[in-house]
Amino acid sequence: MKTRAAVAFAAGKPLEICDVDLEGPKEGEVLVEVKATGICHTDAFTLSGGDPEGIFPSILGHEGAGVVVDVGPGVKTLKKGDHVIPLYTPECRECEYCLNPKTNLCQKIRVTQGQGLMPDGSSRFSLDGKPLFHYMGCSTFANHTVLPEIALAKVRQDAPFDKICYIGCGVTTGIGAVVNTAKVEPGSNVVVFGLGGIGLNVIQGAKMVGANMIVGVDLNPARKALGEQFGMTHFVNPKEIDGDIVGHLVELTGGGADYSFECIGNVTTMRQALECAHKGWGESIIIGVAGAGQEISTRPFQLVTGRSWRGTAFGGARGRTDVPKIVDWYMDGKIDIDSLITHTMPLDEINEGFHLMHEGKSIRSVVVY
Ligand code: NAD
Ligand code: DAO
Ligand code: ZN
Ligand code: ZN
Repeated sequence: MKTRAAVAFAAGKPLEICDVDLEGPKEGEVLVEVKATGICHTDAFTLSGGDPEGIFPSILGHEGAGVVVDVGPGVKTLKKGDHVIPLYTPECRECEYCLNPKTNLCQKIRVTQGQGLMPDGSSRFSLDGKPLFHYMGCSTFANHTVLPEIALAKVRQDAPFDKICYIGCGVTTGIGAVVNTAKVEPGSNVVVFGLGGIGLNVIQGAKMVGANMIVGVDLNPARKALGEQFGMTHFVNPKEIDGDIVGHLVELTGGGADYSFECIGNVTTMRQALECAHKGWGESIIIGVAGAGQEISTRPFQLVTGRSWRGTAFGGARGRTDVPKIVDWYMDGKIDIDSLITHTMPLDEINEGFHLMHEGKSIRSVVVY
C-alpha cells in the first residue's frame, strides 16, 4: 500500500513529505494506522546527526497512537480495530530481560530494531524501490506503520489519540522515572534539571507520589509557570544564581536532594544533578540522552559518600503492561496531559514542530493525521 510519511533523507535536513510504499504485516506483525504522533527531543537529536544509532533515509517518530488495520499470521493478542500505542521498548514477556524484574529492556528484537529493520531483517517501507529504515521500531511519522505485536500496547477505545500519543514516550518516561526507577517516597525532596516534555512529567510524577520540595532547574524563565502548575514548589534559573548551582541547591533542599533527575541530555548538568543529591543516600537518575562520544565525570568520593547514579529508559515501564494503566490515569484525571500539548499540526507542517521545539516555544507538538 501507499502511505504518507515525513521522510528523513539525511542528518541536518528538514523532513520531506512523500507517498511511500509500505508492505503488509508478516508473521507476528501488525499494520497500524497512526492517528497522532508527538515530536520528541529524541527525534530532533537523531535528525541532527548526533545520535550514534541514527540511520538514513528513515521514517522517524516514536510517540504515537493509532488503530490496528491488519494483523499478520500468528498474531494472538491484537485484532483489527484495537487502539494501540507503539512501544520503542517492547515487552515480549519471555526473554531473559522480561523475566528479570530489575529491568524493562526487553531484548527480543533489540538487534534488528537498532539496525532500523523489522525482526526478519528487512524493512517494510520503501520509496522508488529503495528501502527506507524504520526508527526505534516505531516510525510514527508515517500515516501507516508496521510493528511487531510485542511492540504494541492495547489501550482503551475512548481515549483521545491526540493526547495519549504522548504516553508513548514523554509521559511514561517522566512519571515512570519517579514511580518505577527511583521509587520516590512521600515527603522526599526532589530536584529536576530541565523542564521540557520529560522534566514536567517528572514533576507531575513527584507531585503524584507526595514529594515534599520539588525544585525545577531551567534556563528558560517561561518554564516557571508551567512547572508550578504541575506541582513544582521552587524554580531555579542557573543564570540568576550567584556562584555555584550545586551549593545553591544543597542549601535550598536543606542538605541535598533525596532524588534528582537530569532531563536535558547535558553532561555538565548530569554532574550537577549527581552532586546536588544528599550525602549518604541521594540518588540521581539520568534520563537525558547525551551526544555521541560524550562522557560523564565526578569525583569518585561523591559516590563513596553515599550518592548513587542511575539511568532509566522509558521510565522503567513495561509497555504492554504499564501503558494501558497510564492511559487510565489520564482518563481518570489523575495526570494532566492536555496542558503539555502546546501545538497541533498536520503532517505537512511537521518541520514547524521541530522549529518550535528548538526555539523553546513548545512543550509537545502533536501531528494529527
Ligand atoms: P526539551 O528540549 O523539551 O527540554 C529540555 C529542557 O532543558 C528545556 O526546557 C531547556 O530550556 C532546558 N535546558 C537546556 N539546557 C539547560 C541547562 N544547561 N540548564 C538548565 N536547563 C537547561 O527535551 P525533552 O523532550 O524534555 O527531553 C529531555 C531529554 O530526555 C533529551 O535528552 C531526550 O533525548 C531525553 N529522553 C530520554 C528518554 C529516556 O527514556 N531515557 C526518553 C525520552 C527523552
Ligand atoms: O536495550 O540496549 C537497549 C536499548 C533500549 C533503548 C532505550 C532507549 C531509551 C532512551 C532513548 C530515548 C527515547 C526517546
Ligand atoms: Zn521520546
Ligand atoms: Zn522480552
